[in-house]
Amino acid sequence: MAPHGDESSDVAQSESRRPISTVVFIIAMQAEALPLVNKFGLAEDTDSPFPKGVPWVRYHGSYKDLHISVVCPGKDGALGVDSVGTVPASLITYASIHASQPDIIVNAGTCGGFKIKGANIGDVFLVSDVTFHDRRIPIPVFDLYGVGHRQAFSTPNLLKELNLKIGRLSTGDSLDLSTQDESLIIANDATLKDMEGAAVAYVADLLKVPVIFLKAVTDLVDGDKPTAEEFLQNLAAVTSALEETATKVINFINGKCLSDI
Ligand code: FMC
Repeated sequence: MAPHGDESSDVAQSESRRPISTVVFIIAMQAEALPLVNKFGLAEDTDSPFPKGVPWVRYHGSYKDLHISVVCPGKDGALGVDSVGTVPASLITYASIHASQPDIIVNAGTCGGFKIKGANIGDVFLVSDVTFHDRRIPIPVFDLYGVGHRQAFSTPNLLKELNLKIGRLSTGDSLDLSTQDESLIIANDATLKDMEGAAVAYVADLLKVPVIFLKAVTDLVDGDKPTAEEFLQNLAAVTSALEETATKVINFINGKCLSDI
């Protein structure tokens, strides 16, 4: 007997066969976001879709056939620095999905890279999958929950066309590297280290929105320079490499369906 059609998978299939129309970029630092905002000619919302008083910033507009939003967590209310890390990233991902109903999310930003795994300063990676390295819960099954392994949305054509490097990303809430974090990153076999990716993946997975990650290497985690110094020294140049790749990604996505990327 022929199998009955599964309505929800029919919907998913027809969704993936219409052209992508709305893309949301989640970007932790304003310095990383502004080149993209300028490139796509986006404008900051005058009437923010977010709760009154939060520092979250959304820029949006149309570029080619796409509605594009770039969303940043904004400046910490007390300290005035970018609200980096997993908590603000989760919140803006959740709020942006509600505000924009995107077809796809792109988490773009800088990261540390492991040269032993083939990363160099200025490389822009597409991420294959993500884990956390600072959620240690040594109880069976909770340990796996802590690691929070999730796949990025698979984009084989994009990967091939743009000739990007690909690797696993590990996320934690620190820029520096404790020995415990280091051993978990090694155990997780990650090539890249950041402070937001796996949190964005968690929310995207909860709400069933495809997510991809573009991560540009500002510092070598296993190099000999102090991370903070190397990060600040390379931030501007690497941010412009990120903008170039993100533009290529958008040009590639434009006019295509999810199933074609
Ligand atoms: N470790 C963790 N995060 C980062 C990193 C590293 N070696 N280099 N660059 C980053 C990213 C994080 O995701 C933050 O958004 C920001 O840059 C550093 O505060």
